[in-house]
Amino acid sequence: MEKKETVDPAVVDMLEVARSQGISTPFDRGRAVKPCPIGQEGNCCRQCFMGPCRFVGKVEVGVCGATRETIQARNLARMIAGGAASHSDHGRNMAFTLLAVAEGKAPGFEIKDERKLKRVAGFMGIETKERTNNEIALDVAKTALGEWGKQTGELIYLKRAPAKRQAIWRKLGIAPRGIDREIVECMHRTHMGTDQDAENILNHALCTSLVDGWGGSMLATDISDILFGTPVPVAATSNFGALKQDEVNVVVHGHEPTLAEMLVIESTNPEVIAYAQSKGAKGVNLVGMCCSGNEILARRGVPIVGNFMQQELAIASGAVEAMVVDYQCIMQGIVEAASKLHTRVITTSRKAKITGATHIEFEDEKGPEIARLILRTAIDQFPNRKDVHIPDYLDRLIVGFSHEYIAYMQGGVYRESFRPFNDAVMQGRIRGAAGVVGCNNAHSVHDEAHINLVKEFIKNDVLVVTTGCNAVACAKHGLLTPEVMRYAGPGLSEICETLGIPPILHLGSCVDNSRILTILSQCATEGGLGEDISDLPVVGVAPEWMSEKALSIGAYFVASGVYTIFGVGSPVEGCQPTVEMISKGWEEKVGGKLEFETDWRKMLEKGLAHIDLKRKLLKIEEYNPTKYAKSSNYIPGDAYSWETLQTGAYSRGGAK
Ligand code: SF4
Ligand code: MSK
Repeated sequence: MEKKETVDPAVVDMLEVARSQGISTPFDRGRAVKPCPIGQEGNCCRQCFMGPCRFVGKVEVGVCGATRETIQARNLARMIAGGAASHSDHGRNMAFTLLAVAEGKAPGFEIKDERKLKRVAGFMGIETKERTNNEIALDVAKTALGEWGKQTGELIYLKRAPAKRQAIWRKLGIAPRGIDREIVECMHRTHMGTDQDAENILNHALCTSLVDGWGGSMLATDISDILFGTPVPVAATSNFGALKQDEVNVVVHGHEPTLAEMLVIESTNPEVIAYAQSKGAKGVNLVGMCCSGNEILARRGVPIVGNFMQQELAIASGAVEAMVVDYQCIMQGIVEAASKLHTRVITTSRKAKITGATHIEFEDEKGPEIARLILRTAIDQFPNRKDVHIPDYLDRLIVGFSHEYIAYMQGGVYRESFRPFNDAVMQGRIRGAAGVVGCNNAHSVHDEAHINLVKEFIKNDVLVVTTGCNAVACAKHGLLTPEVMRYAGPGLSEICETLGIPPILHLGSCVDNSRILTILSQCATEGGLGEDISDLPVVGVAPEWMSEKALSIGAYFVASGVYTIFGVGSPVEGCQPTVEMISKGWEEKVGGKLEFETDWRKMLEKGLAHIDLKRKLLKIEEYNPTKYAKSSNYIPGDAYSWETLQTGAYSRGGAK
């Protein structure tokens, strides 16, 4: 029997369309390119040219004498460093944009969220009284940039973690000094003939991941909020049906919100619309993909067409005039797909060109001008359209749940807190929480584990927060609607109804996993659920991971005290001692552990068992699913229906 490829019916339709046009997709390439079984298990070292040394058969050491544990730890640490570097370099770009705005050198950008600017200035110890926003922003940008180049001391944001957590990092010697320093040191330690103690390497891997979570990613999220606004709930749509027959479709794909935001603004510029009309289109329809998509979805309600595995499929629709990309998670295959149709792939970052694509480099200083040039380039392709296949799938959703908004929903502007959530957990109304996040992987059934896990967690009274490609999967499967409340367990639905939040909260893009760290810190310090993140009945899951960034995120959650389960397979499968070091070993050191589990049902089982264990250790009310009757008499059109929300029940102006 043919292996199921996806649980998304729109993807099934589009795969047929793509194949009929001879367009290659990761679904087909994933079948053709089988992973090397040695490398897949982490049993290959290519750190020097005496190798690659393959640990097969009786081979237990490499040419240099390095053991299996050493090479496994080095491989994992290097992947984490790659992920931490990517997120952090994104954060650095955001800091430079803030600097340009503060210096008046970035026309078209502005400080949108003054309250967040002052909050961030507060974290950094920057004076805000009687100073203009630009003066504060200048200091915030310079202080932030200093975090990359810092050589000694500690990252400023570490103090946003619970005191107990900070003490653990310091005792273990993994409190990061500077972002660039720890990443560079990770690359150095893992060079041939350097750190050859697996445990020591893995300790530094945790330190490296912390520069991502509590450094680069957290700064990226904060600065994006300052520049583009902290998300508040907004209604939007998702899936291929967001493409329009009669408009110029521009898909923005990648990670940084800077270019995406400028395209949103310029796509409504009357001159741009008039130009589109001169070419026979009604206007310009901007849509998102992956995490650039998540950024403008959460802040502007711009529709999102799909997640990681769907990039070529969007092009195959024949309705995309341009796919505009910056960096990370862009398949090189999109250029080949575009060459078969009229689509232009436009790269915009100096750091990420693709052979065969059109390169129009984005600069903060000329933002509106470059955005208009990109849009005009897309519009010029409209008359070249041929056959168009837009599958008739369009899902509604509510997104935009920043940590500030969630706190606001639990007490208003003056009493925002996580008290109601903590109380509900203590009473057993909410069993716990799960962060279900991360990528798609060509070797998994697309979206299957994502969707099943999220549904099962809420059924079991576990509140779900989601980011990245899991968030897009949830969007496409109708799980980000208020109606999903009816599938939640009785206690969870009762609390969500009372607070006015859905049981699955879209928190944004990959870098916005840092919002989850902030929420965890707030829950841990709120009282009643211990004193540290590792005391909380929570679990992190990345069911279909593929990227180095995912591993970095997983490691920083572990280092922050969270039990984290990855799907698909383990990159250290080939060495039991390493498997133990990152599970049992890390748990003894930092309270969190990293495990890999291919079956989503077992991930669920393990996640729930961990939540129940933490409840027991906290000595709080035992979770009893039958204790609370389903209070929800929910019927469509009732208090939390889509229709009510459309009229503004979610737009209470929080987090301003
Ligand atoms: Fe082989 Fe050692 Fe070189 Fe790795 S560093 S490739 S194990 S000789
Ligand atoms: S885009 S890192 S595939 S979540 Fe952030 Fe999706 Fe994973 Fe990329």
